[in-house]
Amino acid sequence: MLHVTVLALYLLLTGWVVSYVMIHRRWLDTMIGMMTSMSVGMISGLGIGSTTGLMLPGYFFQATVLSMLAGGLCGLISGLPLGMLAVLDGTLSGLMAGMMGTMLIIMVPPSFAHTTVLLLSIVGSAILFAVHLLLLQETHREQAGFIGKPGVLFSMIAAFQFLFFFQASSLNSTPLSAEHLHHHDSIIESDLADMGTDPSSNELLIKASEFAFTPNKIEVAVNDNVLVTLDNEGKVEHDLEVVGTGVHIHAEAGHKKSDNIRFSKPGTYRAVCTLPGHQEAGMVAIIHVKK
Ligand SMILES: [Cu+2]
Repeated sequence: MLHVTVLALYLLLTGWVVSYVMIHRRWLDTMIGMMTSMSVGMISGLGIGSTTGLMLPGYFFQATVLSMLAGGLCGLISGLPLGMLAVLDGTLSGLMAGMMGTMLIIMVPPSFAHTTVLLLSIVGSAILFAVHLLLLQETHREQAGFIGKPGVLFSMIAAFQFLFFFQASSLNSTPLSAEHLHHHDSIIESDLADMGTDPSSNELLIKASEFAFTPNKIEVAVNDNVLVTLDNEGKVEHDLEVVGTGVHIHAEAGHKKSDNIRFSKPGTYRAVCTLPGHQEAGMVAIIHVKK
């Protein structure tokens, strides 16, 4: 929902600038044309790149290629009414920004990925707004109609962005009492057979796939030494991190990894996959520690 909205905002803004350029191309010189198509290419590339990076977790190569094509196409379209230099400038900026947008999502910490996309969309729309003001100034037009009134559209978009921004930041709050957790740092490669979730055995098997943990609701008793095994049945690597604690188990596709954990205080803990976008795609498990 969030991703679709952010993508729609970029397309709306791009379409808005492109329509203005098409209507008033007679008054625009080469420099303005290049500046416009470069801004549109870069901003739509970054926006589409970061959004698809978040939407297609685990498929970064495909997301990168897709974003480069989409960014390049946006730059090309915005340059078309303004001549060859603008087309080249727009296309190249779009290709490059599409790649950088996707890579940015790989680089930022997963819990910050949503915020990054939203911040980019706020900065991006502000820049496109400035480009629109530049175009207005250049064409010396007193515009009637929606396309010529940037203030109205921009305030609407800004309102949407802030709404989503606050919604997303409230989702990212992390519970937890890390200081009550004793973590034994003994990550072992294990080829243990499936052991199920029999509580008396103090062994817990969590399966990872694209993009879920099974089970995703787990109960353990306080002060029990639990051997947690992450069985990655997926096609890409996954991990399991108990948020706010040092527990982090990483398993390559088709592999199992185990680690011991002991919770010394009852409460609710959240376990997530920290690979970019995986948590957002559903890789979250809740651990209830009972007395
Ligand atoms: Cu994962």
